[in-house]
Amino acid sequence: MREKQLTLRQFLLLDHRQHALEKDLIFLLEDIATSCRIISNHVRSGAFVGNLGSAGSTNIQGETQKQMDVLANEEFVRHCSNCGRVAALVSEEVDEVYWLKSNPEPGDYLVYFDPLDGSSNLELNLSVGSIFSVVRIAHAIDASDDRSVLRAGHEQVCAGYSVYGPSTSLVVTTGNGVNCFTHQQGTGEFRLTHPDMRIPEETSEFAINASRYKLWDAPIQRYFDECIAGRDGPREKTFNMRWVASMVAEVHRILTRGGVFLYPCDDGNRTDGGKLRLMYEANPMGMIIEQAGGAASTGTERIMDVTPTSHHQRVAVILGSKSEVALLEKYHAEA
Ligand code: AHM
Ligand code: MG
Repeated sequence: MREKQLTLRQFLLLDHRQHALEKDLIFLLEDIATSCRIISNHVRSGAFVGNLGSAGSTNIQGETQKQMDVLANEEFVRHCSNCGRVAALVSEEVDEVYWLKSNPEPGDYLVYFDPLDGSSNLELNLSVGSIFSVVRIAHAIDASDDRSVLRAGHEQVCAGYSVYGPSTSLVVTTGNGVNCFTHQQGTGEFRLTHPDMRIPEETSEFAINASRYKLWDAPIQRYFDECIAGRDGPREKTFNMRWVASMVAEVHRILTRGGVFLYPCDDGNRTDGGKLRLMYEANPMGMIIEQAGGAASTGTERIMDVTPTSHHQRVAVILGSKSEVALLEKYHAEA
């Protein structure tokens, strides 16, 4: 077992030899891993420093920023700027696109990130994390126009997230499956502990914020009602429900033991198009889930095929075990 626990660098160099992973993408991923390692350390020492609370500011989404949101954003910006090939950064915490190059060239990268997902859980000492996505541009783009970063999810060359839980995990896909690295205290390295993660096609576990039941559209209510009807209902089995209110933790659970996660567009968020953000939450998680054999949909469309119209755009999200996502798409089609 131990000899298979490659370090992140060893693994990425293997990916370079086997799948021609670009060296610059390896450097970028190592910089992102460094950001995650440092953010994990900030989160773990937050109670001593006293910076787990509000920063007294709001982000572009109108949400109150935590001091840790601001710190995590600074780490991502600082480290992603190292790699000379990054043309622009798009962060949940920053209104405008952060252009690093004035004349982006073919082969440059666009990096999208939610530096601290689930930050409402910080004071509770529950799992939070970071989500990221990388697009490689095939043609020169105009850095004076923020619309240049509006890329569909199927253009991603890499996506990942880190969970700051009992241990710090880094889950990465470069388009050749999904691999999970665990941060090793002492050496400070990320080591491959969960190679080739696969999502079971069938499941009997779902995750949704059920307090919003009255706000949901009919297909979501129908799915939920059938799940909780148990053995006597149309699904003829008992379902379990989980809700951490931290997408990184929900996706990690689904990658580990299957399940389906839903954050639909409902009467409470319809004017925004949903709650979760397309470019730095739904798209990267969509790529990871698909690479692990699952599916990711809005209910009517594959998430990675949604055409973005704004870089902070929100979207309905249904992802996880293939058969459940297919059933939810069927219910949407029938509505
Ligand atoms: P955030 O990026 O501001 O932390 O918001 C996203 C989070 C997700 O991690 C989670 O799935 C969802 O918001 C929880 O929403 P709710 O508060 O409705 O349970
Ligand atoms: Mg988030």
